[in-house]
Amino acid sequence: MILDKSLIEQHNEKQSALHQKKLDTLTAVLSDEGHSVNAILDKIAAFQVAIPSWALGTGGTRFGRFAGGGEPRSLEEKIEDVGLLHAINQSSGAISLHIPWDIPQNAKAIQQLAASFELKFDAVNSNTFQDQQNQDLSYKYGSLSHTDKGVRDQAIAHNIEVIKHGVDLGSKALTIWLSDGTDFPGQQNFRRAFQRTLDSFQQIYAALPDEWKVFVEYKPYEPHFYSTVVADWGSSLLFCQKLGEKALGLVDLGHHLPNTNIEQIVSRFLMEGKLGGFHFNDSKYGDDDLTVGSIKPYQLFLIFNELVEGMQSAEVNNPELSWMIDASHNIKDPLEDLLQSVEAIKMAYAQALIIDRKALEKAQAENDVTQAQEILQNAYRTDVRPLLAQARLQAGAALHPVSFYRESNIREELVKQRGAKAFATGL
Ligand code: AOS
Ligand code: ZN
Ligand code: ZN
Ligand code: ZN
Repeated sequence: MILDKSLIEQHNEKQSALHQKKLDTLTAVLSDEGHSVNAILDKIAAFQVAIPSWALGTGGTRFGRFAGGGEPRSLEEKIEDVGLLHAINQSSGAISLHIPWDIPQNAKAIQQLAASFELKFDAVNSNTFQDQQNQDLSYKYGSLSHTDKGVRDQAIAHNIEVIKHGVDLGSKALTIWLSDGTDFPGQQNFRRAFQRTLDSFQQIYAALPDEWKVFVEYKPYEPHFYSTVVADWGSSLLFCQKLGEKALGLVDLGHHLPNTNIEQIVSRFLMEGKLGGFHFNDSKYGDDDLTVGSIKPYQLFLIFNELVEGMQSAEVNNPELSWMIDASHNIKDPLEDLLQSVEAIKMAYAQALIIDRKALEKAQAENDVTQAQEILQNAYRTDVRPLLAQARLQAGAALHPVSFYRESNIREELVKQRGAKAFATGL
């Protein structure tokens, strides 16, 4: 399905008077506060968030899965869906693939299809957390950390194959989320499991092309419930430091124990120049993969506060970051959910951009705790949505993405084309 651009123009036309009113008010306030609204608009417009190929269908829990209808049935249709999102918001200009869920049969054709929607390929993801059909050895007791060298070699070979697929598509990074771990005390020797994993990582690292990076994603538990090899940011950082400069940590917001101070972790990674990117989502309890910003928007803002501060500071020297969503639901329309997630991320970014940094530094130097909070919350409580809408308007995207999506009956059209019971491939 290819979006008719004139529909966006009609939508924007209808919304424009009210939008202009809101934008004028906000512009006046921000200008008075000393901000250059045009500079902020440029930054917002340039900010692109990659869409994971596995989020385009309704996900599930281990208890059930309910088809949403019109889900993409192939890699081509997943790319089409991201193309739709990007046409609507001009902020989702990349897709992150999961191999083997999304093996491109013809990389050239896939690349051309993506390019026709102005999409790039962000990090490619390997998968050694499931056994695939025709696989020789099982990952039941681990993959890159396995006690058996044969299993480790198979998992290493898979990662190298994923890199090759990524090279063919123009991707520049490999994300490794390693589910390896144990379920019962005594099951494994922690130190040796780490060392075996390091050895496997080193072999994958050696296969990275020049301009590539490898992201080491951490997660405290699930699927394993006693220990995980790459359980936390400390383990991720340790692996990355031992591997070399191409290895960087990946922060999935859902992969922290309750109440963890994620923004401080972000700051630490940045301080070491070791932050690779994000898997954005939100959660109440664990790795819930809920819509970004649906539960803890203030935390998201505080994370962006660290990111903006870090990116602006001469004291920080961190490679460019990869922004990706990692979420999957069985209740919402996945495309609506992704539009909301991208919007929430950009909102937190815009709010972090309007923090009065000079005043904050002064308050910090003077230990003026109350004032520091006032400054942060003044930015956080500013409704920056007119800025996001204006950046979209200027880029030819829709003023109100979710309303536009609904008005245009996009899901209905997809159901017509693909069927009411079409389950996305993958997961
Ligand atoms: C799993 O919990 C991780 O978040 C990974 O990023 C994983 O590869 C992705 O969620 C797809 O299952
Ligand atoms: Zn993730
Ligand atoms: Zn998650
Ligand atoms: Zn996860």
